[in-house]
Amino acid sequence: MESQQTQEKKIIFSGIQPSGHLTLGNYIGALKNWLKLQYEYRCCFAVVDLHSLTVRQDPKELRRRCMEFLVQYLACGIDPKENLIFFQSHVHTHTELAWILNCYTYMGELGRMTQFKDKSAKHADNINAGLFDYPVLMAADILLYQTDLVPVGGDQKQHLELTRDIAIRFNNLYGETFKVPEPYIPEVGARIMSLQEPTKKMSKSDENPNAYIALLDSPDVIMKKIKRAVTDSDNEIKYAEGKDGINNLLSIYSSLTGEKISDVEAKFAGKGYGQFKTEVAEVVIESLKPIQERYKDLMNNQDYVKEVYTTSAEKALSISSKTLRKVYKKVGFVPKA
Ligand code: ATP
Ligand code: LTN
Repeated sequence: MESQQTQEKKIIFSGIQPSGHLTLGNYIGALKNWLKLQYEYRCCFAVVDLHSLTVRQDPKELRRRCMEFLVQYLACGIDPKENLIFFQSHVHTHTELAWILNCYTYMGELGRMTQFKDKSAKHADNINAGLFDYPVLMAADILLYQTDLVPVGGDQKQHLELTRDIAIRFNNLYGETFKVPEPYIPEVGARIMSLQEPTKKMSKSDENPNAYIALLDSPDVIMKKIKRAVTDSDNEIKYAEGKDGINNLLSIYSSLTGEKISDVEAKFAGKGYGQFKTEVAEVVIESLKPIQERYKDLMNNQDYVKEVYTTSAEKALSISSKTLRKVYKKVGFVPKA
């Protein structure tokens, strides 16, 4: 009965690349929705380690960070009994499908991707082919699982549109092969901004740690970073154009408490920025506290963590191989005997 129910559930795939530190932006934009949807859908949540190689990584640090990211997924409350939680590089079908999809994606399409343009400007000394090809590997991640829904932050909308275009193109050429996925983007908090430059998104690999809140930052550090957050000088707690810093703090507060932005504005009407910042910081500290406690316990239980990612990867391989076999057959490869 249970397996029948599982089969009927729609499918989710999402991933985060293990660069920098998981931030409040990643939590509000992506992880929080993973938590919300994890029992309603059959979910695959990957640490997309292959994607992170598009920027230079120190091997020792990357290995440590990959583990820390996976453990943070668990610490946030992703339930491994109901969902697959694994490292992308453990499931070889991802790179195999990426090759095939490369042959159905145009240079012009990839050249238009904002993330590619931003990252090439930031890493001008290392504009590698992987950076250019990044969205095709992402399309492979998603299409391999016949995914219905992809919960991500607003910055990934363009990549999702490309994924859909590739799926539709392939289906038109060879007949129904891939499910065409939909994005799932939060209404509030789709784009949490940098605390230091609130016109830029909060990024987990920002060189300035004051620009982001890491999920593992201590309460003192969180309080300091929010108190230092760049705002404006008109001292009115109101969501309005040009008030990027205050808008950002309002979004963080609203998203973490579930209160509407207009209610938060009313609550703080007539109060000063100092008090508002303290209360935003308190909400962030309280929200992250249980995650940080579970994280410590899980880091001391490596056998359990290993069991989770190993069994998840085995299942992911079995599911994704079905799609890959179908694709190989459709394009005309000779089936293995
Ligand atoms: P990097 O700075 O290393 O490029 P990033 O912080 O942009 O990383 P990603 O790995 O690209 O993080 O994104 C992981 C998930 O978090 C994606 O779903 C992305 O849309 C979401 N996300 C990233 N930054 C934000 C943000 N500032 N606000 C809301 N969602 C975000
Ligand atoms: N490109 C995404 C990370 C990512 C992803 C995915 C997200 C790689 N593969 C599949 C959703 C589904 C990013 O956030 N930069």
